[in-house]
Amino acid sequence: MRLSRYFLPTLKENPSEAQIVSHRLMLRAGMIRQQAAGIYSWLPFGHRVLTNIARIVREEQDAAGCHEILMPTIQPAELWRESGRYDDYGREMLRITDRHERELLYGPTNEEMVTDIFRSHVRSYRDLPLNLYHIQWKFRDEVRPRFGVMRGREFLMKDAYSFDLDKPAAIAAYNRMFVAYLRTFARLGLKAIPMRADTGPIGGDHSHEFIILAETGESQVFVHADLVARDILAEGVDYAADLQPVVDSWTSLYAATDEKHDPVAFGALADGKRIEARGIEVGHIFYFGTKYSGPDAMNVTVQGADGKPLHPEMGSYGIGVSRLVGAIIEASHDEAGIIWPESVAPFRVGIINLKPGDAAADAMAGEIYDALRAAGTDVLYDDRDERAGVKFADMDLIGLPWQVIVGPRGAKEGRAEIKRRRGGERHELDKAAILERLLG
Ligand code: P5A
Repeated sequence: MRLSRYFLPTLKENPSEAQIVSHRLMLRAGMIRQQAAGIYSWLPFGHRVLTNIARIVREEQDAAGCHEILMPTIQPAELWRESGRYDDYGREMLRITDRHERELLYGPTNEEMVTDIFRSHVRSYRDLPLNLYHIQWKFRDEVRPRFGVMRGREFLMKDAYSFDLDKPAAIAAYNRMFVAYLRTFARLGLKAIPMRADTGPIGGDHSHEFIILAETGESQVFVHADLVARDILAEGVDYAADLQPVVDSWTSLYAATDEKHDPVAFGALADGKRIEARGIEVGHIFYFGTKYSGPDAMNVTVQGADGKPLHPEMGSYGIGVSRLVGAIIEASHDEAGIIWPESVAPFRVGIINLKPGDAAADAMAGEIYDALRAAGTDVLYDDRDERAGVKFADMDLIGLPWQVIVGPRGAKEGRAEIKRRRGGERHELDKAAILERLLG
């Protein structure tokens, strides 16, 4: 992509409304535009990141055996009356009346709707286990939307729902998601820590939040240092295996907690092993048994292996896809701007042509641009007629993992500079060596 033809409305000044660094940087890097409190448009640069995150989330859900569907954002109130949550959910729910005076709502979550889909189509134990997920916009009329996309009112969530025949099978499904979440966050370049959690309006008695450590996190947490150092991808956990020991090893006593849950036990942990930090919740998983499928709620039955009807055991599993964009920036930036992990970067390489119009610089920048694109790499080519200082600042601000800086003098000798955004390491190399670094 040529920057001269792209839509990247960057800001030089810090927007005054933004209180935390990720919100500031998202506005400055032209990623989002606020349309109302807690409601955002995603501009091309931000939309690319959102899409990349959703892709990784989707790949890991599919690898864990889940099936993607797409449910609507608007739901009938009736379903929520069946579960009893229509009244319970309170003012966070955006209620809508259509022209026929029918009551609708903008879904804050989809337990009821997915349970309705299940009960209309699944009759037999042979169809279980089943896990259905979608990546869809939600609306919660938060009292205090803030920090940009971190606590929005309209936000993108991946939500998955598992159906099993009995509690042990449901716990196995929960464990599968637990491991899928660790893998997902690791691929996003994040250290996510699972923490025992309250269930709130979703319900149930077994739940974990996945939090990433960042100074601006909303909750204070205590984490075992060894947990922060663990590398789930390197451990190579296999879904065919029994996942219980893996989950146990992440959730054993002294693993991670907040003051509410286990202050005394955690306080006993040796100094140096106990990290006190702030966390951002990027995922939350729940086991709630028959809360929605049971006789007092939506009364769903399937025929068991013994011929008797049973209520499926359920769980639900959320990832804050749009929140993750902010969370990744909170975890990965410096004074100059964003530092994207390669896996979610909107473009992998940024080329700066310091003197468009100079024959040697144009030729070299153009050749590198063409070669990278031909190799399938996403490249943003700053071919604008702007001062070098502006280009350097913008390129650091938008945080692409690699920069190639082509100046007229170097280009004449067949050389340009390659810079890694993280750490700032630079080398002057010829074109072949630059391409080798980036593609080799
Ligand atoms: C699990 C999936 C649920 O809603 N039902 C379906 C369950 N869980 S949750 O914890 O309430 O939300 C899941 C994740 O969504 C993100 N999130 C938000 N992101 C941005 N703005 C918000 N206002 C917001 N509320 C929740 C979080 O990452 C949360 O873990």
